[in-house]
Amino acid sequence: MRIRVINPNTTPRMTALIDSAARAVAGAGTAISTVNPSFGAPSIECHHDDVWAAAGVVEQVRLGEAQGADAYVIACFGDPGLHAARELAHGPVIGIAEAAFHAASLLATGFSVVTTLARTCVIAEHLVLQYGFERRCKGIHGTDIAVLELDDPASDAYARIRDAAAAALVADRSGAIVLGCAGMAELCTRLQRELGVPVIDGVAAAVKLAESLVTLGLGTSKRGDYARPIAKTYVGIAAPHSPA
Ligand code: 5HY
Repeated sequence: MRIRVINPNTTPRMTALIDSAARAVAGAGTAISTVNPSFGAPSIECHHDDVWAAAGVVEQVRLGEAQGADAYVIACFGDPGLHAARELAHGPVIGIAEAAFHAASLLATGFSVVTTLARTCVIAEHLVLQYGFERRCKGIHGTDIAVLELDDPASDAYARIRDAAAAALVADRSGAIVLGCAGMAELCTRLQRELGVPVIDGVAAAVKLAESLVTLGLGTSKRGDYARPIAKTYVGIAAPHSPA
């Protein structure tokens, strides 16, 4: 099967990081192609970034459908463009936030989210409510580490995320940690070892979920709101994205 992993920001080193996290868990028969949009923001850290990220996701799903992708992973914790992507795709489309929430809820009665900038916490809160995890998500905690600082040794990101996670487990009385950014994927194993609780990286969880659904012969419903977009002619910079 072919899984198209989309990094909705335009930073190549993050696309590479996400690619290695996806390949690390992909099954033998799974071909991973990790891409980022041809336009948009270098990091997604606010609602304005999110809007362009959503358009970039739609661009890449459209290309994926033309190239025969069997499933998609949206590798940004805001799950930007998820519903529009599901309208376009025949196969499953999995957002890393939704995947991580499901995985955490199978492993603990309550989980805490540890994310980047405090201002992005509201985006995670909106997803918790939208997906119906308000009774399982016990808290969402920002670390005020910018997305593109995560792999900068000078940011001391690992220690700050570890300490925020340890404090969240106590404050929220939760039993698992959800990492609130695709850029935290490579910290997951070490954090889990140090914290002694399940730590969920959404990129890995989403790849395994996508594989499972394709293996079960399941794809996105084309009945109701996930039916293909209504054909019409867009204008201006959106014109190339007009649904046929
Ligand atoms: C992400 N931003 O996973 C989100 C994280 C965040 O560019 N990739 C990004 O801070 O919402």
